[in-house]
Amino acid sequence: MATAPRIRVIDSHTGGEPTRVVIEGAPDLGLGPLSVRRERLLAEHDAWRRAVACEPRASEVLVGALLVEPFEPGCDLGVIFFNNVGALGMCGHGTLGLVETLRHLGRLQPGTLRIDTPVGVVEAELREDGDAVVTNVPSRRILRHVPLDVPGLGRVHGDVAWGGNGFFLVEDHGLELRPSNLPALLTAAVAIREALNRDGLSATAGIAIDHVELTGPPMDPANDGRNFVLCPGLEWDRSPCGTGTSAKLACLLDEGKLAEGQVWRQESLVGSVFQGWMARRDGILLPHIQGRAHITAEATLILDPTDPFRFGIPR
Ligand code: PYC
Repeated sequence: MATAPRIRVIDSHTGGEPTRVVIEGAPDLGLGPLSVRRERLLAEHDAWRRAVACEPRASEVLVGALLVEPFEPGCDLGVIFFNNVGALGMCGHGTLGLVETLRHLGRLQPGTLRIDTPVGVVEAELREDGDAVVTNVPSRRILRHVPLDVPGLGRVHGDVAWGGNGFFLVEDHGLELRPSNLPALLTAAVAIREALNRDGLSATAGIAIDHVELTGPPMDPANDGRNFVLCPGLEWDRSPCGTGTSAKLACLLDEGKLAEGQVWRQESLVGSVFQGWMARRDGILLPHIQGRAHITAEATLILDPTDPFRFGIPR
C-alpha cells in the first residue's frame, strides 16, 4: 500500500453539485489545444478518469477537474472537466468549484482568472463577498421548437442550444419540477434523450446534444425559472447547471424574453440558485453565471493494486 498510486483532490459543491479538483497525481496530457488533450485523456487515461470520478471512490454525479497548462495565450490556467462517462466541454458549477478551491488553497485573491477549456476561453471573477462570476463561452440557440415524439410522454417540443455543452430544452413536458417527482423526471428525461438519438437530432443541429433540460416555473417567487438537467452519464445536476443556464439565457434572449444585462434567477431541483445575465464583451454577447461553491473535503485517493474496483465499477 505504501507504493499504491495516490491522487490528491479538493472536493467542493456548488448549489449541491459536487466538483473534485485534482491537485496532485494527474496524468501528463502533453501539449496542444485543450480539445486535443481532452481526447488524449479519454483515449490514454480513461482508467484514471474512472478512478477519480466513479463509484466506489466517488459518487456518479461528481464532476472532476483536471488542471493543465493553458494553450490559448493570455490564460492563467487550463481545465478539463470530466464525469462518470467521459469529459465535458465546459462546466459552470465546476468552474465555480475551481475558483473556491483555488481560494481555499491560497492561490487566488479576489480578481479575475482567464481559463482555457476544450470549448474556448472563459473568465472567472472571485468577488470580495465570496461569490464568483463565470463569463462563459458564446452561447446560442440553434434550433427552435423542435417536435419530438417521446414514448411514455407523447409529443414534446424543445430548443437545441449551446452553452458550452449541447442542450435540448423542453418546457411542455407536463411534469412538476420538484424533488419528490424525481423518478418521473428521470424517466422522462432519459426517454427524451433516447428519442433525440433515435431521430439523429445531434447530426441535424451540428452539435452533440448530450444534456436534456426540463424547464418550468420557479417554486420561489423571487426566482424566474427552475430546471432539471439530465447529464450525459444519466445523473441529474443538483445545481442549476451553469452551461444549462447559459443555454437557457441564449434561448430567452433569442425569444425577446430577456434583455441584455437583465438578471435571470435560475433555480435547480434542490432549490439552489444561479443568477445569470447576458452582457457584451468586445461586442460579443456572453452569458455570465454568478454563484458560490463550498469546500467539502481535502483528500488523498489511494489506488490499491489489489482492489478489483480501483478504476471504478464498470458500467
Ligand atoms: O454546471 O455546467 C454545469 C454542469 C454541467 C454538468 C454538470 N454541471
